[in-house]
Amino acid sequence: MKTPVALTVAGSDPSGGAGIQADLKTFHQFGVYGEAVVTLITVQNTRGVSRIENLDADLVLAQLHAVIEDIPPDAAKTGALGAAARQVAEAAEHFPFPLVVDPVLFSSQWNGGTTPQAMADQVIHRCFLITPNLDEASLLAGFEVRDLDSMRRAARKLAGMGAANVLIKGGHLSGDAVDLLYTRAKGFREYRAARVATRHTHGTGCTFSAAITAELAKGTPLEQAVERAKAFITAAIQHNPGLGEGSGPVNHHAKS
Ligand code: PXL
Repeated sequence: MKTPVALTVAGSDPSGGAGIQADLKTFHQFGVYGEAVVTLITVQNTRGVSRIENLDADLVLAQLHAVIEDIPPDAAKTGALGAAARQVAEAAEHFPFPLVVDPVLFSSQWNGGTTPQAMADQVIHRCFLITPNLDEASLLAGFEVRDLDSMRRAARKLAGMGAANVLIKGGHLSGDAVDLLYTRAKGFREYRAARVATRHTHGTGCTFSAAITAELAKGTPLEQAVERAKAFITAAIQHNPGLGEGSGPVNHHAKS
């Protein structure tokens, strides 16, 4: 059987908890061969990010074309897109494989993110799945998303903006961590896990979307891919290695 291949287009986190490092470790853990196109370099550790340098869009695009031409992936994901959101989104127009977009948004602390406007105009209609957390869903939908009811409304709105499928991550809800999947074919499905009380959740979003991408690369249908990825991220948080003085990484080597 052919080795499944997954590609990430994302930033570097030298502390190894988030970004391309988290994505590659997760692909590997799922038995999928990983490729990584770097969009930006961060200077950070578990205590925080002190610098972000976006790579030129043409350098990102050249990496993307080089790997896709030679070892085409079976699925891909994007994280922080830096200066290359439009170019990567335009290239995605022609991807014959599913694209998972983890919508890392621009903020005063994060110049490596994409603006909600650019996400809406350029990226969202080109993805197979978009995976916003509550804050990202709020910015993209244009209203506050903070409970299951507003998550449902936001998911429908993002689908209306062109996302084929939407997964709103409720990791920051109070109570259980409930994620809400919306597909046009089947409507809503909830994925629930008990909250784990820990400060070590750095890279959770990257790792979760990478796990979904790995399963899609193996040909797993979306609902089941999210189910397996949810079990993995829950175990990865539960069994975090307790590293660093700040918000440490999850365990990319966790068994679920
Ligand atoms: O916000 C998620 C994220 C994406 N990409 C990189 C990161 C982080 C969070 O720290 O470091 C490189």
